[in-house]
Amino acid sequence: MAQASLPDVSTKPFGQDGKALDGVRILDFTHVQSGPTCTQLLAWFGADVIKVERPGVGDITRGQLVDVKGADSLYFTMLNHNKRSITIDSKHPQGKRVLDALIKSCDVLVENFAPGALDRMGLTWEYIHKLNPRMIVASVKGFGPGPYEDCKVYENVAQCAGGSASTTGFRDGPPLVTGAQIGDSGTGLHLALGIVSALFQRNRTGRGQKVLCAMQDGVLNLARVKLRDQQRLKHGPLTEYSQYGEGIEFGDATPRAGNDSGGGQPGRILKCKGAPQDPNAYIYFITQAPVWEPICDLIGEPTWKTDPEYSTPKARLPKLNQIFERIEQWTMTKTKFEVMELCNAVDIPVGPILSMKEIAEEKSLRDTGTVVEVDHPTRGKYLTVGNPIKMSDSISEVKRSPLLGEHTDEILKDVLGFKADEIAEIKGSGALSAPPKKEKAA
Ligand code: CAO
Repeated sequence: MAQASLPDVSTKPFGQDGKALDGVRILDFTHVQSGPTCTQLLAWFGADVIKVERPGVGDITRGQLVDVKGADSLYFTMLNHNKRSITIDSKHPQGKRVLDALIKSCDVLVENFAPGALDRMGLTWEYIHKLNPRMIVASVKGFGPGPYEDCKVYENVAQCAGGSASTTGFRDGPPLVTGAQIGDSGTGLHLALGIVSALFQRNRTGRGQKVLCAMQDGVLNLARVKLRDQQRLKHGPLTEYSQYGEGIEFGDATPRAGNDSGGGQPGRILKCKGAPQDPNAYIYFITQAPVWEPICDLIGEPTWKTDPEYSTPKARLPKLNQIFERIEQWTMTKTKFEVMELCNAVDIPVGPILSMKEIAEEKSLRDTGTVVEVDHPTRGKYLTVGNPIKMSDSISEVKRSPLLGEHTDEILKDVLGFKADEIAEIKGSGALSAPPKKEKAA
């Protein structure tokens, strides 16, 4: 971009000139996890995110895995910070009227309904684009166009279909899913980047566009090194996989690599003092070639530095099991934090296996705002993960998630400009409230 087209350089102190997405308004039609992760990020960057929820019910996660009776679940609260909530029955004519007004006054519509659900509401791309040609319509779906495009998809389905499960776990065990929500939150992250890019392009073209992230594609993007390995297989065994050192032949697809390091540097998870009684007294240890000598000194095997049987990465490859057993004899004499300290002092990369309890209590994560305590009117204080993306001129503050329909009135009035009599008409139609409960038959 030509520098000349940029405004004058701000003279305000960093962090005091608004937020990155100030002025962007999002019609947030998302639910469960993938979509809400995306819109939560946009809200942290300053976008005004208006979450549209079904009257009386709301996002289904409000009532899932409930820990505090009568309060929104952590599942919901931890994915919907900094948003406003309006309840609308999108299939009611008066609900449609409000939605049309929202479409006209928002910049982006984000949704992750089942395939076809938005069209069934009458909100086709053609309809939206005609109503507001500047609107970006961003969707998460399970699969892209193809044989599975009509399928409903949840996290673990995406992990399996995106190549993660077949390459996770131990070679002689079943495929495994990971604890990190790469299908849901991972795809939400991808979608957020697509939206911001579409906003940037709109600055030039003036028009919106469709942005689609399929969960299968998002997972595959995160598992791309495994597709790399699939192609390397044609040219010989994958020498950094333990099974090579164990003399086990490779099949025709990328195998599961257990805890082997994905980066070509041999690595393993090793026991530390307290294991296995303490399920997290382990450390990830990488025997990176440039630090082989300090490793030998630390573990008390100085002769391995010059012994041709051990001194080169190639000589070590067939002996990785034996080498890691020896390193583990040493790590078992120390806590994971002691290993961390001793190794990092000589540039050996290691990673302590941190439990969620340890992470929740970690002071440095609190200090950076990555772990934040939030107060909520019905559930009280809870911990959440703040914005993991830190920007020096767009500082994120974490605000509690909205109650169901908490901002319905202010959105109708202040955002959409409906007059008091119009609001009364819309509300009177029942389009924004739950249908009355049916009397139980006597
Ligand atoms: N007013 C009226 N109706 C509403 C509404 C509102 N405010 N909000 C939703 N609905 C309706 C939808 O229109 C849809 O109705 P139809 O089936 O008649 O069209 C219905 O609610 C159910 O929506 P859905 O099919 O999206 O929800 P589901 O619980 O059946 O499926 C899920 C959930 C996640 C499997 C599905 O939405 C999906 O596959 N999404 C895409 C992939 C995805 O994001 N998966 C991640 C899930 S975890 O993050």
